[in-house]
Amino acid sequence: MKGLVIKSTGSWYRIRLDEGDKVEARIRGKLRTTGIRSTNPVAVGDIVELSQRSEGDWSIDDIVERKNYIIRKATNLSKQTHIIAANIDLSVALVTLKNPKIKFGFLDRMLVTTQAYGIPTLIIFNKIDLLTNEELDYLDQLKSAYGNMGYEMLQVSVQNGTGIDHLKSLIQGKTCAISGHSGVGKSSLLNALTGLEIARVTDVSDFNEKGQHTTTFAELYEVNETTFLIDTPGLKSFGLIDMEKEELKDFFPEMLLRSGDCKFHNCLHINEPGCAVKPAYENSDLPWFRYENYLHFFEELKALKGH
Ligand SMILES: Nc1nc2c(ncn2[C@@H]2O[C@H](COP(=O)(O)OP(=O)(O)O)[C@@H](O)[C@H]2O)c(=O)[nH]1
Ligand SMILES: [Mg+2]
Ligand SMILES: [Zn+2]
Repeated sequence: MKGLVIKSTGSWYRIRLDEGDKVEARIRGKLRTTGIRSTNPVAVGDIVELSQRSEGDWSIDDIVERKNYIIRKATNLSKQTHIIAANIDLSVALVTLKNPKIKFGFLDRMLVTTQAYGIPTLIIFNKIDLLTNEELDYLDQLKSAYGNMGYEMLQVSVQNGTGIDHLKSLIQGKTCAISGHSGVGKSSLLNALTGLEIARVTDVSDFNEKGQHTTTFAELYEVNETTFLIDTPGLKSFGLIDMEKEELKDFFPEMLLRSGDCKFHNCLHINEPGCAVKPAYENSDLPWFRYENYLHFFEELKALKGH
């Protein structure tokens, strides 16, 4: 029998069977290795093959090949990875212009990562009820900037319901991974979309009492029979681990689009002569903060890989 992994604690898993029943299962034998050095063999979003050993006693026997998965380093130093979630159709980046103020570093990191995984991304601006006309104008500029890069965007207010029906139509039939900084309204949005009261319960901190980084697990919620939301905590240390610094430029769609006009085919758009990309940022055709984030991530990858 097949089932969808909706929760993982590391030792047991909650599984949604095809008819919607939930069971708990354990891994007993050795699972076919996936070739990833991860701390968790099975992740939320995985489709698994199950067998029932006795009443209420289920075993995970196999993992159906993943369409994709997102990972992060298990700890800051280790080479091991932690699979955050698998089989994602849409990545949703939840941000707010204010309360809290948008962090472009976080947004662009997410966008680069999902671009690298080939997962479509929807950027949702929440709390638009709080915005003045001036701020709404600024939002329009931002939307057109990211829109020109090819990203899909939506503005909503979870509080007064603006845009929520539209959002429901965009996610229908999909498994969506939702991430956002604390305070942007992720729990409120999960509640609004699932009709459940899951707020706060899932607000697990990324750090334990000693301030050590702990592994927090994603959790999957059901909107309807075919639509699922995965709450992905701890995405600050998300991504950028699986790529070479020379590849990074390809995950900035606006760079990729213009790179054919650079003098050198392997131009990194940093200080090469005849670069067609850097000038587009310098003369404000493209937002400068995107370029700053590119340089920032580039340095980060350089440090990470040690060359
Ligand atoms: N004004 C306004 N407040 C919101 C909206 N959505 C959520 N909030 C509030 O923002 C705060 C943080 O929300 P929460 O869902 O806990 O955010 P999380 O940390 O991302 O899970 C709460 O006080 C919510 O009531 C919105 O659309 N407009
Ligand atoms: Mg929350
Ligand atoms: Zn260039």
